[in-house]
Amino acid sequence: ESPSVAIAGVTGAVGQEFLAVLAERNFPIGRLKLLASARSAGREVAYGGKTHTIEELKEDSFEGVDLALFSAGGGVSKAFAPLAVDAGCTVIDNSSAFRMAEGVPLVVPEVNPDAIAQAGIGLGAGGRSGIVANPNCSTILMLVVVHPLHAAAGVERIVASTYQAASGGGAAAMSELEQQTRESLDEAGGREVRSKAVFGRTYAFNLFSHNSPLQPNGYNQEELKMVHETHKIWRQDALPEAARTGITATCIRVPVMRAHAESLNLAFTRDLHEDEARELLAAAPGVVVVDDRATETFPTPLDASGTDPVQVGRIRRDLSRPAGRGLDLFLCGDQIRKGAALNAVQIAELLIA
Ligand code: 2RA
Repeated sequence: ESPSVAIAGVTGAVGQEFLAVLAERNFPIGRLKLLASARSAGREVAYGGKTHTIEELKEDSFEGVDLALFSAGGGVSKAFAPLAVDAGCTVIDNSSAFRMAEGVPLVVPEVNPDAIAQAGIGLGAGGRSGIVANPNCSTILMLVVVHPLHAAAGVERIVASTYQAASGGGAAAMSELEQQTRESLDEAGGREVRSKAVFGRTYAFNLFSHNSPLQPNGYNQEELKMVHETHKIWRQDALPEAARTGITATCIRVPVMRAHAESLNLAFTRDLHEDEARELLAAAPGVVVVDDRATETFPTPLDASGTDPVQVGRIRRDLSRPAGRGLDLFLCGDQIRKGAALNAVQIAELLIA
C-alpha cells in the first residue's frame, strides 16, 4: 500500500519543489496532506489531478501519516518533527535542526545511502520511525561531485569557494533580487536600491559574504556546515582531527536566482590525474561533465537551473601540487532541486525501496 505523505512548509520554494519532484518521479502516495502556517490554511493546491486544501500545521497533524517532508525552518522542525516520529511517522527534514544529532542519518543518496538502514529507520515494517536529515545545499552539491574522487584517491583536503544563489534565502530573497535590480536600473544608473528586507544589503550588481551568523572563529555557519556535515557523511566525525579530510570554505551570496556555483580545490592521498577524474565524474550518479575547452563551454547557474544533475567542469591539475595529487574544478547545481527537494525525495525513494 502506498504511504500517506505530509509536506510541512508546502508554500515555500522548497515545499513547492517537493510537489513538483514527487509528481515528476511518480512517487507512490496513498494520501497527501499539505501543511503550512495558519496564514496559508484553506488555500487549494492541485496535485495528481486532484485539489488538496492546505491545513494548518498542528501537533496532531501527523496521526496516520507514514512519511513527512519538512522544509519550514529549523524552529518548526524542532517543534513538530519529534511529535511526528512519536506518531509513527518518518521525517525527512530539510532544515539544519537535526543534521548533527546522534542517531539522525545525514544523507546524500549518491554518497551514503546505507546510513538510513544503519540507523534502523524505515517505513512500516521496514524499520523504526525516525528523522533523516537532508544536508545543506552547498554540502550536497559538493559531495555529489567530490565523493567519487574521494572513493578513488582519498581526498585529504578541500578548499571550497561558493557562489550562492538567492533561492537559498527563500522565495522572498529571489523576489528581492529582482526588485533591487529593477530599482537600481530605474535610478538613472545611481545603483540606489530601497528594498533591503531580506539580507539587509544591496544585492543587485553586488555580492557579499554569506548572510548566515558569523562564529567567533571568523567562519559563518554556512561554511562550518560544509565542514562538519561532510565529516559526518564521510563517517570521519569520530576520527581524530588529523585523520579527517581538512576542509575550509568561503561562502558568498551572489546575484543569481536559483543555482549555486562552487570552485573546489582538492588534494589527494593517492594519484588521480585529470583525465581519470573526468572519466570518474562522467560515470558518477547525479553528475554531468560540462567541460569543453575548445568551445569554452563550462557549467553555469542558468544552465543548471531547473535540472537534476550537478554540472562539473574546469577539471584541471592543481599546478601548486605534485602531478596527480591535486585537482581544481568548478560546479553548478540547482539549489532548490538537488540542493534540497530532489535530494529529500531520493531519500524517500530509499525508504520505500
Ligand atoms: C543558503 N544553504 O543558500 C542555504 C539555504 N538553506 O543560504
